[in-house]
Amino acid sequence: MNNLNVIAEQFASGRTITEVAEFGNGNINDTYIVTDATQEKFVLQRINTHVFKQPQRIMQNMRAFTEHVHQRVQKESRMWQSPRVIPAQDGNDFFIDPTGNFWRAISFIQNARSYDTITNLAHAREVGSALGTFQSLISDLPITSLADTLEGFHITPLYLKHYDHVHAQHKRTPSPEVKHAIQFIEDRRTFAFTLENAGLTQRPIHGDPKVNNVMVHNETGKAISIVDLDTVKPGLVHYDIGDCIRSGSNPFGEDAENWETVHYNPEIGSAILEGYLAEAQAFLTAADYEHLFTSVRLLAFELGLRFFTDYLAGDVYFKVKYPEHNLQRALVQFQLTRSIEAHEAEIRNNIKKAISA
Ligand code: GN1
Ligand code: MG
Repeated sequence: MNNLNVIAEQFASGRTITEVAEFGNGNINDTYIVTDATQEKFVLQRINTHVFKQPQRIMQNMRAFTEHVHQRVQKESRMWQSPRVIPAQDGNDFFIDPTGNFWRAISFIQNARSYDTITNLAHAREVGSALGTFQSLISDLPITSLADTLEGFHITPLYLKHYDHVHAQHKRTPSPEVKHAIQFIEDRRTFAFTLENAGLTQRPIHGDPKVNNVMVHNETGKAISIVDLDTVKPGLVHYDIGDCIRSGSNPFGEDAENWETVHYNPEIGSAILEGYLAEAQAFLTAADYEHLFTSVRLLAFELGLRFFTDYLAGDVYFKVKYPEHNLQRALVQFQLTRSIEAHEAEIRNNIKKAISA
């Protein structure tokens, strides 16, 4: 029996574990799917404590909002599931192994799967609808009931400040791609402040609503859950909608092989927005709508900036599969940003149409 089995047993309430297998392709935490002798499954995760410095806060938030979501789902008879916390043997919401790793377990969403990229426009609507549903289900939680699990998350000016610091210390001669990235950032310095300076209201948000965090039911094709809840915390709903659209509207995905071919697909972007607004219109205000385009452009730019900074810093935040991975990822997001910028008039028009629909 290896270590992972011993750790999984902490959450198995005495059942026999038959398999612990790697699961998904998260950039931060390590995720495993655990199967027991009765074929029941649960998700086991090692939280990256270099990123989430106070992982107990994640569990505290999960307790607070999953209970709330569960109650609303029952009251409103919605077809929606939320992963639930599975306590460890000692009754805690986590287990710290002898080497100090932080582990937690959550329930597995049955009969559903996620996709890395959008498969068709119906899927795009479902992805948008999942985000709108989730935000709506937590919209009545006071932000004071949620801890900050990741300080500075999605605050673009802070990423820019960090970039400046890392860049100033970087001594290697820049390659043409690195020069391109540096110039790309320089040209958008002022833009980086737009959302933070817009005077928008903080609300409970998901934080990471990318396409592959939306679980789609195997038979109905309907979105039934959104997973990866570590960054549910107070923030701007714009971070969410921007991140969801930048993730879904890039047909080649975050790991596109040839970054120069990356582009924004306006039909997908509009379908995600329509699905989102059908749920979110109930709680969005006129001021929120004004900044929708900016949020799509900004979240693509911000992720590129984060990947690029991590490349310069020596890959200390995101997991990488090869040495230039973070640079490639940055170039993909920057190219996507450029394409979003080129489609500005069309996107703004589609936003207007979707709002009045
Ligand atoms: C990270 O670990 P993962 O893949 O769920 C990151 C997100 C990025 C995403 C890009 C806590 O999410 O912000 O959008 O990579 N999560 C954190 O794929 O930084
Ligand atoms: Mg995540």
